[in-house]
Amino acid sequence: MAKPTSDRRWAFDTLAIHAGQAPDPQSGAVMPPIVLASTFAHERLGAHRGFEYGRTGNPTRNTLEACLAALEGGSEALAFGSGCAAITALLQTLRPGDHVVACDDVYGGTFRLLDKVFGPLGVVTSWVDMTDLDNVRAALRDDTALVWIETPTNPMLRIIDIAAVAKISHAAGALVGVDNTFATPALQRPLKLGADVVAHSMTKYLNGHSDVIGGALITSDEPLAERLRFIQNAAGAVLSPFDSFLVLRGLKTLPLRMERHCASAASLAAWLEGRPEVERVFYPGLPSNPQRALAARQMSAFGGMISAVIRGGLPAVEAFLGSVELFTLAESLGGVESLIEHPATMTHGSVPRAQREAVGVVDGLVRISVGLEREADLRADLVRALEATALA
Ligand code: P1T
Repeated sequence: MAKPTSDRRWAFDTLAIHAGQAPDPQSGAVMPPIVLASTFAHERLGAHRGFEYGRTGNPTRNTLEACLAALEGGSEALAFGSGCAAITALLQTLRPGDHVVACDDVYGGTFRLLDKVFGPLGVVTSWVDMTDLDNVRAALRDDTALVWIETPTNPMLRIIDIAAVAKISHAAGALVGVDNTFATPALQRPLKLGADVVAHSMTKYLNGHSDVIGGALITSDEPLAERLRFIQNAAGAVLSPFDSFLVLRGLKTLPLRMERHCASAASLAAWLEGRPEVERVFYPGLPSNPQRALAARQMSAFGGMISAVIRGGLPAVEAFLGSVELFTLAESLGGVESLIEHPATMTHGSVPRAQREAVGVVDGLVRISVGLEREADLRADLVRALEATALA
């Protein structure tokens, strides 16, 4: 009984359900078993069935990795215990003295990792606004080993031209990594656009149910994959079998979930733009967004995240965030439930004020992860919360 695995003939939605997964040969179970064993029996010295020790390889994790590789169109994927652990593994391929060019609007934890962990180890990072390609050209140096892109960016939802940055960076001999957490492979395939490696916080849309912390790297660059596989085993920040199973389950509905996230976010963003309490809305799909054409070129839809500046500064934001009922005030994104957060004090609290304000993370900014609830209910919740800002 053959089952579709990672066959490129199948559409994305089909791969999300089947890639890497065949019925269990022992029992016929149609869903992958969760193999919790930490170690695997050798039949005799030097002979085993492909698994030795759970950090090195685990059947459930391997199944997830095969599915992730198929979805991103890469030859190899590696699953880690968090998005930060995945990015750390990639940065561990660097050497002291290596230079990184990174976009200036990134997840605060990525900034912290490069600045506070890899900086002291001798990796130097230049932070640039990559929406202007000249800034990328100017920042590249002979010792630039990695160019790091997040698009859409967190939290300003700027769009970076992956194909153009990859071309410029490759000409300078640098590797290109893209954090595809906000778009997911359902909307954007960075490897096809020329990136060398894709990173994910699987904590977000890939798992989709806010009950796993996980990360992944996907690449088709065989020497890089081999080095990353070595680091995954040597440094050991692997994803657990149970979490691997949960992400595999989440992936099956990724295409459907993304459709609804995108439709509701597009509608709410357009509506928010017309509200008097809102100074500015950031959403790549808005007709008023100057990057809409670029987003439409490299993404199949505009995503489920919205950022907005509320009029009235911090007191208005406090009233707004204190008045939502359906939206939960919490960090993270990409789950079935709607979340709202305040980047300046929460996700980007580790970025110095001047640096975050320079990219637009002002005190009035809120970031919304639009969930799968009925859109009218979300809108009603936001109306009440916006009206509460008048009293601030
Ligand atoms: O939380 P973790 O799984 O380690 O993933 C880190 C990470 C990496 N990349 C991006 C683009 C991210 O947004 C994150 C985590 N972000 C949040 C927790 C947040 O609320 O933005």
